Amino acid sequence: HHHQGRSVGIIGAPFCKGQPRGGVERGPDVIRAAGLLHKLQEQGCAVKDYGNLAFEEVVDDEPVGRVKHVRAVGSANHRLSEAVQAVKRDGHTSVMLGGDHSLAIGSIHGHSAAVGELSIIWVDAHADINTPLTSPTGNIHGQSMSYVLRELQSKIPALPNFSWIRPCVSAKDLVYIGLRDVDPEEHYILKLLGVKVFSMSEVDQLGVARVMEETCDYLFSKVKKPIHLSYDIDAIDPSVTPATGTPVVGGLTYREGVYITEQVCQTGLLSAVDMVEVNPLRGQTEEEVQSTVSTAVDLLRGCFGRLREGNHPSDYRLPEP
Ligand code: HAR
Ligand code: MN
Ligand code: MN
Ligand code: MN
Repeated sequence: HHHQGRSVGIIGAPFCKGQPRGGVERGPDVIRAAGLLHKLQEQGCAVKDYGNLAFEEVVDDEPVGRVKHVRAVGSANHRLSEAVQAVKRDGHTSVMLGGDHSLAIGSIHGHSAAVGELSIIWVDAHADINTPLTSPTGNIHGQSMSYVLRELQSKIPALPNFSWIRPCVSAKDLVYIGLRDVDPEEHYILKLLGVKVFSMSEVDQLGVARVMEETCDYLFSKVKKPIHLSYDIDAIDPSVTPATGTPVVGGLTYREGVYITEQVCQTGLLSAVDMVEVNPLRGQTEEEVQSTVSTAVDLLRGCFGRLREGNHPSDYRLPEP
């Protein structure tokens, strides 16, 4: 089983208006500065960097009900959706570097518009499945899944700059891993829709290996759909990845986090990845920022064939004396 010839298309999405804290828009640049492109090339990937998206300035973006920055989030995600579609049509696995997790709306929409039905693996401390009407904060990064799930559409009010969104994911094609901070309304939705959830409690009970086995058994029991991996860096324990907007104690270890990416890679079905919520301004020290960013890079390397046992090119030959 080789890991050569993966082709990766990187999109930077420097956007922060799905949540209230500045700095997360710097995610794409700090992740690149940590050597992501070079490290992926080193492990045999063909990498094309599509650069950072330029998002339009939205004025008079007053809250709609409780929901904040609706127009800016809608417009940015529309752009992102088009960009992900272009990357998929060019034949790459799409890597979206956020930015906050509201960007999953455009990333999933664009991915699905290009390739059809998807399996979603959402790795996060949070479920991000509040509707605009259940959100306790009004922050759209805590609502992303509600806009793309078919089963919730009758509960979603019309919002400015959101009319382009077509719900494109079925609840049965969604698996959560790492949850430990779920609002009561979100918990109700997860139970109502029968969504498959491996909270930190199941990670403790089963171990990450069985969680990934059961995730794959569940998603691939019938047809094998392309995988969209939406990885929120706050899924990992804040002792490892503190530079993020809403850290929650009791998270995945570095090893569990990387193991998830190795197993997703091994399915051969990974088609798009989001790496979101890296916020260099939320680290207390340079070390905290470095640990967070280098973990994000290592998770992405795991997505594209890096094995901790080591790797070698399939055409490698020992030098003859
Ligand atoms: N559930 C809360 C809300 O809806 C908090 C969401 C928080 N943040 C994230 N999402 N980083 O993964 O606002
Ligand atoms: Mn392979
Ligand atoms: Mn999230
Ligand atoms: Mn989160």
